[in-house]
Amino acid sequence: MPTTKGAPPRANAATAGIGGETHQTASAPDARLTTNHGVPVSDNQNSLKGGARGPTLLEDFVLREKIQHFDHERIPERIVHARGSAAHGFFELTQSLSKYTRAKILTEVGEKTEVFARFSTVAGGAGSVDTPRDVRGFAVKLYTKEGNWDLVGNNIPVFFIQDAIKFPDLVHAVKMEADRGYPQAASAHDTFWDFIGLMPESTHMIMWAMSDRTIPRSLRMMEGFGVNTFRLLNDQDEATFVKFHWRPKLGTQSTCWDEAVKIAGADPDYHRRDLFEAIDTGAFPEWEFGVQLLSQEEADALPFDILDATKLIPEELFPIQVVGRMVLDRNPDNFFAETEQAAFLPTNMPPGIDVSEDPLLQGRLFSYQDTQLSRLGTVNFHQLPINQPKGCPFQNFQRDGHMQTQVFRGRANYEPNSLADTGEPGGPREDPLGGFRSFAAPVEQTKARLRAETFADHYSQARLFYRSQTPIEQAHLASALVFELSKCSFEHVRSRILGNLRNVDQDLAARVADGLGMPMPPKNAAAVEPIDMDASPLLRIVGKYPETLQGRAVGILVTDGADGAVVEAVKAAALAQGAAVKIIAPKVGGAKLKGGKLLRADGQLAGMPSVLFDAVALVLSEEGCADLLGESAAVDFVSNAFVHLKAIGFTPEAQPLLDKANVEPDAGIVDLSGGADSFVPPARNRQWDREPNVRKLA
Ligand code: HDE
Repeated sequence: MPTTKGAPPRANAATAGIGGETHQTASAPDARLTTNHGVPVSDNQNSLKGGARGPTLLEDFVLREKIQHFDHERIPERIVHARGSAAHGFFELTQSLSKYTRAKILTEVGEKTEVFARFSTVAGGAGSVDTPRDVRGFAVKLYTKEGNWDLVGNNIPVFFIQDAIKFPDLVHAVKMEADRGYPQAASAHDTFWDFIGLMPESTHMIMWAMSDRTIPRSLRMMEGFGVNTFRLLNDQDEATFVKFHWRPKLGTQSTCWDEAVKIAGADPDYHRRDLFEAIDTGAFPEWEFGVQLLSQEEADALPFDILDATKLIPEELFPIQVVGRMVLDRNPDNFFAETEQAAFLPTNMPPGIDVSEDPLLQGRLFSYQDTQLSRLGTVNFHQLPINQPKGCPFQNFQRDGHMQTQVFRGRANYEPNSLADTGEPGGPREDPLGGFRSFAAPVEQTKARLRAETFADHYSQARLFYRSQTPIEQAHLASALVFELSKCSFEHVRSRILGNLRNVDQDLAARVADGLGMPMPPKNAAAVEPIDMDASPLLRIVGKYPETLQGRAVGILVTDGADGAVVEAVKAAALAQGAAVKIIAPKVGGAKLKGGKLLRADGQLAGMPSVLFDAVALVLSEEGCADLLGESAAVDFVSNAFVHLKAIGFTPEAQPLLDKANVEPDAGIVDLSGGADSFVPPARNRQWDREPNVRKLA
């Protein structure tokens, strides 16, 4: 079965057990166009009419079927996390957790398990841009031998709310406002901050949401967290609390806010393209998989409640044990069939993994299964190829329903039955030993709508996060708050947030108040006075990610008459370090280099601005540079690279353009006459030292 990329045929799990190959092929040479029911089509250009200029006939079932199918192509997008991108790959266990769990996926070292991972933004619609300030979803479906395990996480380890009953309110508040239908994919508006100010429990998450984590550089450069506390259960059904972590090999990296805003215009599909192209070119994204394990006694000794999803467990207290890795090495063949139809369910867990009583998680256990019914339209969504278990059979006595694709055999559709005794298939049976068992947690308490008192400290971990950041990150966080709150028209909304921030950190509150040009309100009353925890430097991004060109993109701007040897040298140096390299020229046809050779361009200057690159080189001729001085796209190319703290390599002929773009010399501005290699070290990182010279931060 050829794919569009001409890959060799491969078995499609879609069809396993449901009646053989059903797939249409796009490129089989003898492929004959048919209707949905297999009738060959003779003419796909003209509808059936009463004469060449006459009316179209109702009789034309080919036309009607085609149009009708098209009319119904769309399905409801996800209510949250609607915009996402996904890839296939594998998970490999490197260290057994058999002491803690009987789940084979976590005990069979070296075993590779197929996975499908989908990354998403939360607030925007399916067609929104990739780079708003937003939490990112990090959902992984692991097709284990004991059923699918869906680890449906985020790129932030905590959440806004403690109880599932507040989720619809949170989502209503952050999505576009009810009367006006805007803003799309943005938390910077009144209703969001109104809700947040009234929900002090969200303050910790707000610190993360306003940090650079919510403007990731790439989906490949994000951490993933299970967020909720889960349990591992061993052979004796003994429980250990567990937090799940994914750590990107490329480190956690972010864009600058101004850059993220400009990327949204330059390439709304920035993250989707980046993931697709990386996999397509063999630069497979990889994550370490780690766990934090805690006994009940250890959990009880913490100064916060492990069931409260607004709290994290500092790594300094409970280090992350790396026990596996995930590699994404195959792009989906079809976006709709796979990425769109993938249904992730936190209830999908193999035996040996179990939930905790976290009231947020408990609500999720209902919601995901439920939402699929309106999104995918049938209880049989598990039969869609992307959702089917691949590592094991799935069999039970659930029957029929819309779009049933399984053809069940035999008379028995109930259990228990004794038809096996008659030679009929009796059907599957429960497995008390190998089957999923829940942890025998004691639950005898008084029924009540209560919030545990152990959930009442809303500020200590917000303070911990803020105080653990580097000064650069603190300034970004404060500036993000100023930006977002400046978009709120209600003064009381801004003021209430300031009152909450005073509980986090006096200096932070003062910086934000100053940035807003507002008086400092009194501190809001806290349910519990925050405590000072030991700083956790591991919560930083800056200084933690590897300085490397791997995973980064270098753009080389070239004009007619430029020195081809310099272009080649920069390209070779960048490629050798693992970067992706693109040539940009004023015209997409390319540039005529010194000596007359044509260098093809990957993109035209106006369509490939420097925000799409991590570092840029300007290889210009004198005349080429003179031409560019009158071209705002060229000036923006350089000035944006400068203010987004990127390395800029240049040939001396490019100096007038640097001057016009107000570029001041620093360690990241590299004269390429000194050799292309000198451009590499600054290109491996952002020039953080430059920031105070180019931007006023709060
Ligand atoms: Fe979700 N969430 N969520 N969520 N969530 C959905 O399920 C929900 C929460 C997360 O790529 C929905 O299939 C409730 C936390 C991701 O397809 C829905 C609550 C975390 C995705 C839903 C939460 C997440 C979703 C919408 C509070 C991080 C996208 C479509 C109790 C651990 C998965 C769907 C994908 C999607 C409900 C809170 C992550 C409506 C009720 C906490 C990554 O069922």
